[in-house]
Amino acid sequence: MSKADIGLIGLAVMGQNLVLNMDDHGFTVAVYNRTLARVDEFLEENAKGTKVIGTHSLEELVSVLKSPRRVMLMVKAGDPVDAFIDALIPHLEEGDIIIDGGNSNYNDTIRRTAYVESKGLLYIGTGVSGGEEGARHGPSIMPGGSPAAWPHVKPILQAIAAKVDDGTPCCDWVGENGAGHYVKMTHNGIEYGDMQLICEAYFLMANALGMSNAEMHEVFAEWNEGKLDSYLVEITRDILGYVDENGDYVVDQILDTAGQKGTGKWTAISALDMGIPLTLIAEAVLARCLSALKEERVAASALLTGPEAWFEGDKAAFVNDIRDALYASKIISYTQGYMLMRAAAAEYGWNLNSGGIALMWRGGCIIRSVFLGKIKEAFDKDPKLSNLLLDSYFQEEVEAAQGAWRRVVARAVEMGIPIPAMSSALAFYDGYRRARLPANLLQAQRDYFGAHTYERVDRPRGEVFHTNWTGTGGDVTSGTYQA
Ligand code: NBP
Repeated sequence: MSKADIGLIGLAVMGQNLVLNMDDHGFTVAVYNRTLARVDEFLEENAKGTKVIGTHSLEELVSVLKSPRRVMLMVKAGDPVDAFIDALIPHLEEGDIIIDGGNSNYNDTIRRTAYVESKGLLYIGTGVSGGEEGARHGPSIMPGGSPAAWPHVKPILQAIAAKVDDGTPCCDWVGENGAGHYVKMTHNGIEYGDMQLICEAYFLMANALGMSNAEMHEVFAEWNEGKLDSYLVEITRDILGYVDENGDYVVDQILDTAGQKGTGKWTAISALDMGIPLTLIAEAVLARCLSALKEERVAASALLTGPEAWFEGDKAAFVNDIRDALYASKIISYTQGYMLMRAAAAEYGWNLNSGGIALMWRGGCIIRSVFLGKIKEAFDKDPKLSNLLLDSYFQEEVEAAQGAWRRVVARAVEMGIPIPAMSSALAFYDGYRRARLPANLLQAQRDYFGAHTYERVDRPRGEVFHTNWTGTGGDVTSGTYQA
């Protein structure tokens, strides 16, 4: 029997589609699944007529693989990944490669890379984005792990990945151990932010301007032709135009309470851990949490009051203002996402290629957009760019949009319409561009109640001072107490 190029474990929606994608590209794939009936079903149905080899034990799977053996896991993130790694190790030989393509937490991937390498094997933890459709026809793939494994998996992963217009694959080496899963996590956080911003634009058009779904469908269609051209704007256009067999808009029938699987939350937690002001993504996660309090909100809506105002003025001009507010806020979200990845690279010793990441996200994944091409250009111009807002293109874009952005935030506040992502993005912008913030007073407060000390504007950094604010406290400062 001809040997298989790669083995894949986990024949749910992602696994099956990735196998078919690999088969399309000429690779022979051997498959295995915990519930064995799924292997047979797959061969008899979706994989009928392909070169896919079904196997019924890990031993059999490993025995049909070319050396070095490449085994990819597409199973539920968490314990099943550890269980499969432990079950595979006794069957593998030095230099063989285990690849985890699920949505694993990067901390797990850091731990697993070290563990698998300690057994003489190589490990890859890779983000795969694009859902079912992406897996089948070209996802965005973000691999990290053992650098020595990359040359062996590169031909397969780049062949099955999405391609940008010039044919470049949306897949390249991200970095050591957990870097690939970290970048995938950040991608998902940015996805939360993009979705929330679109929802806020929709909410403003519906509630401030009283626009119909059909009118908003037209607006999103128009926006998708310009700078906001993206997969998420495109599907929003289609959702707003979608009517059921009774002629009713499906979007109006959906309960307004959002779920989440945790990757947005992980992104926000990582930002808090590293002290990065990732405000927009955090607001997007928290907006889902607020939406989930449906019963509480319904009860509160009968008691708590606010303005009942409608927009009076040029509606078409305000729609354009909303577009610009969305665009400027999106620039802030990606700026913050890149700040986070930069901090993570320093923390974990990864050499992340910022422009390469933008290219990987340019196609195949949920946040794919024309906009990412501009981010790639910014990092091509200056690979060491410390902050996206300092790139001349994005500086000018925010400059051009900020009047509209401020009008939208101000009007939304006056009308009592919540737009937490757009408004927090503006607050970030106004904070980031200020040389002086009120943290002088904050430091005074900390020193007052906890003798935490402060630095002075007229003294070198690192030199600390304490004031005996009440005259009754002593001159002893706190070295450990944190507030
Ligand atoms: P699921 O996340 O639903 O996982 C199903 C697979 O995991 C099946 O093969 C199942 O085997 C196996 N599995 C489970 Br569940 N518990 C197991 C256990 N205790 N031991 C061994 N195997 C176990 O599938 P998916 O939606 O295809 O996603 C696969 C991975 O890709 C996940 O990490 C997911 O987060 C990630 N991902 C999904 C998407 C998406 O759009 N769905 C997108 C991007 C990434 P069984 O057949 O025996 O139950």
